[in-house]
Order: sequence, then structure tokens, then C-alpha cells
Amino acid sequence: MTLYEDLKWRGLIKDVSSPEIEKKLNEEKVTFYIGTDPTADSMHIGHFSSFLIAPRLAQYGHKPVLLIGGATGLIGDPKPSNERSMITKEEVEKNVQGLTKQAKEIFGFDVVNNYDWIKNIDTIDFLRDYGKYINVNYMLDKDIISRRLESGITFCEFAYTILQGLDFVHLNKEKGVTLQVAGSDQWGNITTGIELARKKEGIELYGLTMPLVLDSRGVKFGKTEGNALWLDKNKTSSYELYQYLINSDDACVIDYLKKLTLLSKEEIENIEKEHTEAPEMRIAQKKLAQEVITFLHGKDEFTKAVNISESLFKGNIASLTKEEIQEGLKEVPTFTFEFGVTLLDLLVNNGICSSRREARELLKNNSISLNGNKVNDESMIITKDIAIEDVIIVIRRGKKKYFLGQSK
Ligand code: 383
Repeated sequence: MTLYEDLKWRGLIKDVSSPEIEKKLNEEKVTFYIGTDPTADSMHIGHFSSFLIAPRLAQYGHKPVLLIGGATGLIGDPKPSNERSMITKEEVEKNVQGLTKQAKEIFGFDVVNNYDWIKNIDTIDFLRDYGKYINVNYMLDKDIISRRLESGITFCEFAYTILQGLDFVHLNKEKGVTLQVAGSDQWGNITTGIELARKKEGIELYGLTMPLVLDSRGVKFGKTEGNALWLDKNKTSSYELYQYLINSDDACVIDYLKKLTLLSKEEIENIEKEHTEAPEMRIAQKKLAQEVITFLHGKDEFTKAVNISESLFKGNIASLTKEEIQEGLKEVPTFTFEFGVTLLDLLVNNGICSSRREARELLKNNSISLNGNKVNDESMIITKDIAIEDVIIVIRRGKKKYFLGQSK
């Protein structure tokens, strides 16, 4: 199978600027780039699904350049809906540093910052050397810009596409870049670069976009109740990422394997076969979580995520460390307590049960567990030796409700 066929099979090709791209990718060695703006100090999983194109093409001998938009981040790529609020220069600088470090650590390719060349262009040169080649009518025709004409768009954001176009021409000169790859929302910006190169330099550059990864409800992959899944494990822990991936729908999981991992067609087809025979085993979801977490954070983080997940599920809480418990139970209600308190008081005083009567009832029915063990003696005294690492206790009410207690 050729590289191009592989990309098509994965569903990774939305638009190409020229049919020649197929031949270029299959028969030549191409230097290509993909960029991201420093709107945060970490990428999220949506960026990851796009940036994974870099190692995919590199496997076939093409050369990736990763761009962080230190200059474009100060302007803001127009969204179809409304104007972005400006981010301070200090914040952009901080985000550039975070992203550069992350891109190097995760992907390990050449990383460049467009601030390094854009900062030196003065206004007059910008208008003469770039502005002169781009017709306003041509810009107004672009999907995102035209969608903003009703609600309004400032000149600042309107000019953004020329900066991204200028990058493409610059990287062609400096690094021999001939192809830009990106998510489908970047089509307009990629074609500005192609237009600029054609008119200004008389050369042909190429663009390829990938579709957005969606879940079965058509929601962008990686959004959980409005929160992004970050690639920085201090923002989204390996355990949280594991929970998200392991809960992927059967209807989407094979698509995710194609788009979010470097597993081969043969490997994915074998997983699909096994998965279809016994979907309840969640083989495909497990493999997805393993591949993504290992790629991002390494093998140990994956093992830790599985361990936390299984220990919590089996009630084997005492086997976990305090940090692992805090990571696994990040979202649950917390309370503080003093040693010497009785179990009954602990349950009632911390909102775990609504009354003494309810607490007694639940204890009698074996519905309360402490650090994974069923408890029913209401007069039991909570002492230091019960707590994990002398400070933490975990109460479970019924099957799923957890409460995390920390001694004062
Ligand atoms: C800036 C200057 C360039 C080339 C690219 C850029 C950034 C680009 C952009 N990209 C998105 C971002 O920064 O805004 N104008 O969040 C996202 N990308 C990738 C992919 C995606 C796009 O970083 O579709 C999702 O992740 O292209 O939305 O010279």
C-alpha cells in the first residue's frame, strides 16, 4: 500500500490543492509543515490528531517542520463566529515556550517560531511585498472571512491569512518546504500561501487538509463538557485521558485507531476483527488508550492509568498511593476530618448521608465502604492507621459515589 492510499484509508484526506500531491507523496521526498498558534500553553487532543500527520509522513521519508505561531498568535486566526479577544504579549510568549517544549518532547522534529521572521518586516514592506499580491476580493471569497462579514471582522484578523501565507513562502525559501498540511479549517490560509508563492515567486506550493475527527453525535473529538483534553499531563492526567478513550463508542473506535495512532492497516484490521467478535471486551478501546497514552506520556504513565482505573473499579484502594488516589478521584467531592471521629459522624457531618437515619440504613445494607472495604459498625473510630499514607480516606456510597477525605 502506498502512503497516499494509507492516508485515504484512514480518512485523513479532505482537500488537496493539486492531484500531483499523490505522486509527490508516493515517489518523492517532500519537506512539509504544520502550524499551531499559542492560544494556550499546551496543545489538546485535536491538535494531536492533526500533528500526527508529521510522524506518519516522516515514516515514509518526508521531512516535517513544526511551526509555533509566535507572531500569528498575537493577531488571532478568525473564527467563523466572532472576533477573538486579544491575548497579552507576555501570555503569548509563555504559551510559545510551553508549546515549543511540548512539540519537541512529543514529536521531536524541527520546531520554528514565525515571530523570528515576521517581527522584522516593517509595515511598508508588508504592504508592498505581500499585500500587493493579494486581492481583497480573493480574501472576501474565503469561507471563514465571508462568514464573518455580517457579524463583522476587524482589519487585524482580516490580515491574518496573509501572515500565514507569508510563512509558507518563507519556509519554502529557508527550508525547502513545498507542502502545508492542516485540519480542514485551515484551507483558506493554506491557499493564500499558494497564491502568494505563485504570484510573488512564480512557484507552485501544495496543500493538504484533513477532516475534523468527530464522535458519533458529530461532536468534535476530545471535548468533554466543554473541556479540552490537554496533552500536558498536569492539565489532563493520564488517568483522565484513559477514562475518555476507554469509553469511546464502538461506532467510532476503529476510526479513532486509524486517526489517532500509528498502527498499520493490518494491525487495525486484526483489532477490528477481534473487537467485533466480542465488543464487551473493549479490545479496540484498550488498544486505543494504550497507543495514545504511550505515545504522549510513555509506557509507565499508561500502566499507572490502568492500575488506578482497575484498583478503583475493584475497590482495591489500599494498593494505590495517595497521589494515585487523588489523580483517580480528582472530580469527586472532598471533605476534611479529624481522627477520633466515629464512622456515623463522619458520614453525616460531611454530606455523605443526609441524616443519621439514612447513614444507619446504608451501613446496615452494606452500601458503604471505607478504603474499598465494606463497613457497617457505626461506632467505628476513624484512626490514623486506617488512613492511606496517614492522611487520606476514601468513602464509597452505593456503587459509584465516591468521597475523598483528608485529615486536618
Ligand atoms: C499559523 C501560522 C502558520 C501555519 C499555521 C498557523 C496556525 C493556524 C491555526 N491552527 C489551529 C490552531 O492553532 O489556527 N492558523 O489551533 C489548528 N492547528 C491544527 C490543525 C487544526 C487547526 O494547530 O485543524 C487543528 O490542529 O491544523 O485548527 O504559518
